[in-house]
Amino acid sequence: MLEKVNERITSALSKNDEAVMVTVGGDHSVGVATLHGLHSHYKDLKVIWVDAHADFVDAAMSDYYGYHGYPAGHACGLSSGCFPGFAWLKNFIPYSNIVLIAIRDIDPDEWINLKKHNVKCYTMDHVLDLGIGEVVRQAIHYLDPIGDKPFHVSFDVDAVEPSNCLATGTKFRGGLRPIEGNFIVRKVAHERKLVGLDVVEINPALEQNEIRHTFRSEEHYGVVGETVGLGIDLIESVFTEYFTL
Ligand SMILES: [Mn+2]
Repeated sequence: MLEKVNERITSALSKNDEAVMVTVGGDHSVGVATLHGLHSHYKDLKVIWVDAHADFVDAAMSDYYGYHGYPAGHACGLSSGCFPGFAWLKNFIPYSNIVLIAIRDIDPDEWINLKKHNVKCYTMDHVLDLGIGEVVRQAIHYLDPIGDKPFHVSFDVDAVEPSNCLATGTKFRGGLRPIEGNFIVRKVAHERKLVGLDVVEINPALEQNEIRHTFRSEEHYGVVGETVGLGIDLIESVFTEYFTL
């Protein structure tokens, strides 16, 4: 399935490279394919990975059960050769081309990997300390000080505070407010060429108990559960104005 996603992205980009590649999920594992597909087309792709988790486990060091612990690191070459069926995964993202934002639920081994490879991370403590505006400004500037590189945002909705995002699998307290999540996407789309967005880990089956009224635009009011609404808002953010005077 991941190989197919990679192929679909490659083929779509060969037809229209002005498109913004939006991927909706589902398991964040898809991120390894979207990052690879985009990176194969955009040689110097920059990635902002928004997530409660780092997804940076090294399979060579861990017997962690689910692939969803691995995709960000795997896209950068960590765990390379450890999983069957990934012969297509060849173009690794340099560790210096990815920034993690909103992480707060991290395994000790992941910290070691992130430090070893000098991966730029903004935890939720950074967000609280600096404010989301400063974090995103720094992240963009770190990745692309000149301002001519393509960006991809891989957004795991568990980055958001669980009370605003019930329909996801691995919740962890102390996350972003929904408007801060939207801000990240809007700011990147405003400041740089945004070529891809993943909105993942939405599981409507977990949504039965969600409050069905949201504070979203009138046309969507009451139509969807809050977490699906959050995902729609994130996608809309790509095309929404960044308001400054
Ligand atoms: Mn994730």
